[in-house]
Amino acid sequence: MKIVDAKVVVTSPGRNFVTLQITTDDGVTGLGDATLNGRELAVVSYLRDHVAPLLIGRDPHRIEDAWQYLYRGAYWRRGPVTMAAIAAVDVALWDIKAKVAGLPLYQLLGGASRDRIRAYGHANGSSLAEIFDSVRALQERGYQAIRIQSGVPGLQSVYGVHTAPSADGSAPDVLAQPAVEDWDTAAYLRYIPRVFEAVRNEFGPDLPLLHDAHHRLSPIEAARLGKDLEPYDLFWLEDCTPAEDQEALRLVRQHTTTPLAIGEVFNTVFDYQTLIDDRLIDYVRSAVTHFGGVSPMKKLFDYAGQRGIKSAIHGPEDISPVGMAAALHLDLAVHNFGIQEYSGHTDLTNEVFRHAYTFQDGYLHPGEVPGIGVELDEELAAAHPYEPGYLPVNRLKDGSVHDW
Ligand code: CS2
Ligand code: MG
Repeated sequence: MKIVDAKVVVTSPGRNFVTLQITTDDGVTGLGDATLNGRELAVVSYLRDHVAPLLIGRDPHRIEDAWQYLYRGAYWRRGPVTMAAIAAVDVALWDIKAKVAGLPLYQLLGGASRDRIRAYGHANGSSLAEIFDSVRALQERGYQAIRIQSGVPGLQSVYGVHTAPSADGSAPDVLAQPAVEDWDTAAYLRYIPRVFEAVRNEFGPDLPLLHDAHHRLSPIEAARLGKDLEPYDLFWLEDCTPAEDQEALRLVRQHTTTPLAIGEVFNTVFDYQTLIDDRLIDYVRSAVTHFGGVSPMKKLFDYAGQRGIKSAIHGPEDISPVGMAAALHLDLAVHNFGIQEYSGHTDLTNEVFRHAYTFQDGYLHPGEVPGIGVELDEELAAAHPYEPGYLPVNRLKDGSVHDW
């Protein structure tokens, strides 16, 4: 079997997605997600100009060899652009292998370790009343674990809090120029524990609650927040400090029993070494799409599992249904599964990427279709071309740029 085509498809059914489609001489196709929010075209060029020509003529079954060839062979290792490109190749090849075997991918990863995959959804609001409504709306959709993001009095707009949801379902946080949001850590630290106190009082002790600090705190500020949130029994506090500083988490860990999760901006296992070896975190949160694919994610989970650390694959709207499907096969297979982030996609996105995975009563399942279970509608994808889009940036009251 040989690879005869490797095509990159960019589409924007509400937000941009980059997809690699590999075709074999037998006509079998495999899909991989290579979406890097706000920097999409860099990965498109990496794949189109530098990777696709190297794939032609290769045996699609040699997944590990292709991975090592692209990772070691490039000399320039790691980084989100490189690892998103390698991820797309890895997932597309697993898709092909599983289709040829006639099995859903999870069967090739060891088979199901569980029957279903617990998901968490995103609730948000600029007032307590809005947050409560948002939690109730998620509960009505079946969610049994909920992340809470809140506006902060005195701040105009805060990450994850959509003041004006777009009627067409398109991404409200992705704009043609980066929007500038404001930030005040002291105001945030004063307010957030009150939000969780109110949510606990309203929804009782059983509902798993999560919170994402989006890399905005210093270690001592994060330690303080973790302590202040202890009475409200969080499932986790996510990305409390800038993620590239692994030692920062040591200080946080020494001060709080609030579980810690990190990793959505990580690209390789080396970003986790201290965190895992020294048990400084409880959940590894990388995306299949940004971490080099299914192959290294499986190795990461096996390594983390030796320290009792669980999986929590990154699954926001900017991971395409292809990346989400790959995540779900891993979730079903690995023993040390923790939870899966899942917000779903717009109807149009689900038409462009028809998928076998399902969400019911708060739980996901990848389905039983051979491969990863996603089909790309190329015509519909072409009808919704790339649109420039950026994530916001963050400035303090004195005008200086803050972590985002
Ligand atoms: C996030 C993301 O899902 C999360 O936890 O932090 O929304 C993240 O901001 C985006 O994926 C960035 O592209
Ligand atoms: Mg996050």
